[in-house]
Amino acid sequence: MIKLFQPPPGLNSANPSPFCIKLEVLLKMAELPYEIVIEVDPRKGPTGKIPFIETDGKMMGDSGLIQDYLEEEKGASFHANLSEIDLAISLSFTRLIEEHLYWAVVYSRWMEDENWVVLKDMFFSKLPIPLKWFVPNVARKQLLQGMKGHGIARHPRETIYAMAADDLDALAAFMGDKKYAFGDEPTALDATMYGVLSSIIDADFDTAIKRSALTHDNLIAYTARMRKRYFPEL
Ligand SMILES: N[C@@H](CCC(=O)N[C@@H](CS)C(=O)NCC(=O)O)C(=O)O
Repeated sequence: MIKLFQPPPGLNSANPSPFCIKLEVLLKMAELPYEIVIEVDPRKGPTGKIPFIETDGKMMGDSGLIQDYLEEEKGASFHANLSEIDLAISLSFTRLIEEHLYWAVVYSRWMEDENWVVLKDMFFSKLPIPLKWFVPNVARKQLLQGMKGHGIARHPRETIYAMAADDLDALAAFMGDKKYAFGDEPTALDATMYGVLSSIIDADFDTAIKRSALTHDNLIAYTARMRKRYFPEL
């Protein structure tokens, strides 16, 4: 059975990590049996990020590569009947979400002091003394450096949140009144989109990004629909 390594549920979401939500939805979509192993330390994974899986005796990281593996090796079909153009749109929105909107969400969680206090407690409170005195601030500084390397943290917060609002406008326009990204049945893009939207809309942080998302009734309804379908227990 596939072992899925990820943190426990949190922040009023199936998981504090959008990528973990995505991968768990993909596993549910494919109806593949899996077992969750609680892991909060990304460094334990083969790419130093969560989520990761153990399957057929090997460890694999990266939700996108795992998605490909599930399709190639485990009989999953996340894009049935999509045209070449829809596949291109799916990939483009995946990149918008994971390489841009996600980073604005990370910024809003880690760099805004009132949210950072919550994260710090959630991820680091169980560390022994003296580690818990300095590891959280080192991790926060490293993340800020990473976001400067990405480029997003070189902008003032108002600009970051305005760019995130543009991403959400694009997602809302694309979704229109559709049930799922490409019609009546969910595809991989739904797993990705739900991961980030749940992290924005469901998570109990009051952020500028959440306020932008809440202006889109279709994104609110979509997030609730996905939650009911894949995590009815929440
Ligand atoms: N491309 C990766 C991204 C995963 C990712 O960024 N995970 C974050 C949590 S949401 C993480 O592990 N961050 C810890 C770090 O960068 O040190 C995927 O699709 O799985």
